[in-house]
Amino acid sequence: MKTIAAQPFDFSFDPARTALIVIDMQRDFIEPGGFGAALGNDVTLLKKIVPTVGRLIGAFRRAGLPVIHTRECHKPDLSDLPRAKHARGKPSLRIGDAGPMGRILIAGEPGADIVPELAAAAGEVVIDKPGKGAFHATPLADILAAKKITHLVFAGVTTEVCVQTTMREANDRGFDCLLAEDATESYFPEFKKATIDMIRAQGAIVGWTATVDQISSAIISP
Ligand code: C5J
Repeated sequence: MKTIAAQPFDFSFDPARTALIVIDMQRDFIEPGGFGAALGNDVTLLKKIVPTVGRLIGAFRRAGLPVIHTRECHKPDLSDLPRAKHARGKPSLRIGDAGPMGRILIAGEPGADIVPELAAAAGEVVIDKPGKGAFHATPLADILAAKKITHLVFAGVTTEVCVQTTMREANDRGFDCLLAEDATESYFPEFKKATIDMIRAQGAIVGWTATVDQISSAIISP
């Protein structure tokens, strides 16, 4: 077992049962012209964490631990897009509409792909998810069970939407969850702070938080 001096208290984990989940580091959320920008958000905030997420992924790869990537996207025929989700946001550019990086949040389109700096390595799992949470309508639970994973480290965007939703899903399924504070971001700094506060409140009610340096040095150390 290893221990990280996390918040609100130490996070102990067996590296052999630990995986990194990198949520939705997609061009549609991080680059101009995508879904995030179409909703009126400043995407530069999210772009800034790309190197930090890359450092965390690199540490997991060096330690030989699983890295799992997710992408929020839908089938081209929109059969997995609920009417209620389609109707949200700004009418100017909705999911499935043609944008500068192809159809917004559609599997196989350039915008739905992970930013090139963080592309999945050969053999790494990439989960396409139609919801905000990565367990909903995906094989994630079965994949983690097959790998005997009990502890999850989270990175990605956005902190209060897909990262928090997935962390809560995982927490309810019995995983111990740690959020890498500086490898996650929101279009709204106050939402990121509130999410981190609520995750670790009440004795880690959703999980723990720590920095990429803390997590990386713990998993790389012998
Ligand atoms: C959003 C996400 N914010 N990946 N998706 O719609 O957080």
